[in-house]
Amino acid sequence: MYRISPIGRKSNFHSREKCLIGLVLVTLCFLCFGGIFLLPDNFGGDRVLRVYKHFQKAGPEIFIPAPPLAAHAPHRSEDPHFIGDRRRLEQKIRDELGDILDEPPAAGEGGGDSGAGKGQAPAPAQAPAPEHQDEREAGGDHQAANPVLAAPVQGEGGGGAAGSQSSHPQASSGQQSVLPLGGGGNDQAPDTLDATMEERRQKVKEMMEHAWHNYKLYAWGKNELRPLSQRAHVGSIFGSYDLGATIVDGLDTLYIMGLEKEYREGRDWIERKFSLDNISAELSVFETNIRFVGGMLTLYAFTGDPLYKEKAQHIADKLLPAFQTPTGIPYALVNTKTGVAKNYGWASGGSSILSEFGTLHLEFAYLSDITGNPLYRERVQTIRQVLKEIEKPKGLYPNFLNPKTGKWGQLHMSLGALGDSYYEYLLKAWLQSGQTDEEAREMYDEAMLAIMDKMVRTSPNGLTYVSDLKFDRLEHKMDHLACFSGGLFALGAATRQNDHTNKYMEVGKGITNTCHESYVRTPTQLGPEAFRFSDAVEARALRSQEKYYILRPETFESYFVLWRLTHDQKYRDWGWEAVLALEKHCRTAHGYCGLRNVYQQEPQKDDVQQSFFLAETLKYLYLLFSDDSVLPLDEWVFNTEAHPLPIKGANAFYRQAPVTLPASNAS
Ligand code: DMJ
Repeated sequence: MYRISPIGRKSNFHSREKCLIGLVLVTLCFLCFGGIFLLPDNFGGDRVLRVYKHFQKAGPEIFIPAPPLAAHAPHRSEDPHFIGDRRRLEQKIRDELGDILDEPPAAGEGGGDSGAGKGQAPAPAQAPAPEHQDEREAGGDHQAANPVLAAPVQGEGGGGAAGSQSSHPQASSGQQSVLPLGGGGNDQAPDTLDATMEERRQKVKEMMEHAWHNYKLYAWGKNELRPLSQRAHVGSIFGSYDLGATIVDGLDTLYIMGLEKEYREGRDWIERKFSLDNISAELSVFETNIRFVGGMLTLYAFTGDPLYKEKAQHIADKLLPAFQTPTGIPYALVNTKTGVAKNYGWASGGSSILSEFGTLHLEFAYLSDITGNPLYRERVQTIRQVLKEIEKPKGLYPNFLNPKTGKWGQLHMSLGALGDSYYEYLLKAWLQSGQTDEEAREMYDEAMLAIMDKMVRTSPNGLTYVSDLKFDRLEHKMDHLACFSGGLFALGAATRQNDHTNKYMEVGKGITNTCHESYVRTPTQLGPEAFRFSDAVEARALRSQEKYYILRPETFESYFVLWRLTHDQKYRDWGWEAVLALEKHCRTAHGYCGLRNVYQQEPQKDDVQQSFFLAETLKYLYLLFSDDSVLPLDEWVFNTEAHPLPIKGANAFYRQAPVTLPASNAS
């Protein structure tokens, strides 16, 4: 018998069937929604709360709609490979910079820096003290491990942290405490007594204080500061995890500048708070290595404080799962909790990136030497062997290598993004080894010879630049990132005499000059992210997405290296021009920001104080105005994040472990 349903249709179900259907529906609902609350540990009971907190931390950044990128119509005749590659590069930049390219200017921008006159320190902002303050005062039991801090060169009284215990070799002999910078004073540069240089150095030091104090006030323990909105930058490459990227990256700069109080704040934070245990972060192996491992290693070399060695090893150990590939070429990303590693989806056919897996050697080799554990060196030596043995098209290294097959991806070569620091680490591995790692020097010489031949070009008006090369076609464009190569060519030439020495030195000077030109051809006197060469333009950005400046250091790095090698005053003058430009356009009341378009008279600021501004930009500028005896280049070699590492056999602060474990016992 049929019943009539309320909507006038016949019901086909008996009540038993209805019960059954009801039961099925209830079960389905239970399965759908119950999972949120009941799934086991890795989806733990506090998941909802954690997701909520995550959103809360990210705050408005998640909800502010991103404006579209400035429209750019690709050139009609553009090679489709170029378009694909540009997309990948844009993605890499986006990964590196997070949301800063898209985010609209924070409310109040423009007024943000009104308190800071040109080159003038603004009044200190009032804000709550950082959370660790009380703990720090209660602590202080690590005195014996604390380094001696001192004003590094003349003009600051040479005193430093009077009475501090030192763990470095000089102090153990009862000498007056000095920072372990080696060298003998004014041996090479008679102008170092120049009061102007001293003023310049002090100015850069004041910039560092400004950057640090505002980070401390508004983003302490977070990764980076947003100076305009006075909050943490959670869209950085290290995300919203409280890893203190600015602390770890900036601490050796504070140390070099003799900023003792600030240095101690940072050291205390690292001791009390820094750990990768119990967090499930997906970290970039490269970035974590150059900033965190590199930073800790330098601090260990400077101070001998075992805290830094332990932390360096702790971080490197978290990266090791990324090396579990058929070739030993590591993946780009690793999850610190699960150890699951992977590559970026955008990188050519699942490839790893040359500038990333090729920029681990200095840190891992040094870590082995100070811990006595050969494992780290073995890992990077494996990478070296793969790169040594693989066939190189025309002697060049493409930017992409598949870690599973050991085959190259797309044949794109660059001394800028995706390639850059691999070449740097070949030369520097040789330098770091006390010039005994001949294999590295040979690989460097061969690579640079091919680059000279295939990629270095001179513009009609005589500017030297390094093009990118894509499937045999030159793209006459240079990234700001490639501006480090002025210093690299020059350093290579200065450390070995051969048939190419003079030519390489000229190219090094030429590239540095070109990068300077890219700066002075803008109204802000700060250089764009990339610049091009054509019949119409030289050393100028053409596309809207190439016109930003994010406080990058590479041009100043080359000024510093060229100054040390030539003592040509122009490099110091160029550095000072940059200081004035940074003060005029990038300084705000609460820290330093990048610019969205260096070609505008009054450019918008991007509201991000990059950790590398403290690690690299300010360090290189400070050293540019310092005496040669501060971190002499024959005793220290800078990692790609400007963290100086000691040179074996030439530097008393190498701190080699007394015993190296046999490989089989070490892992
Ligand atoms: C830094 O993190 C390092 O210098 C890296 O090698 C390239 N890019 C940034 C700074 O621009």
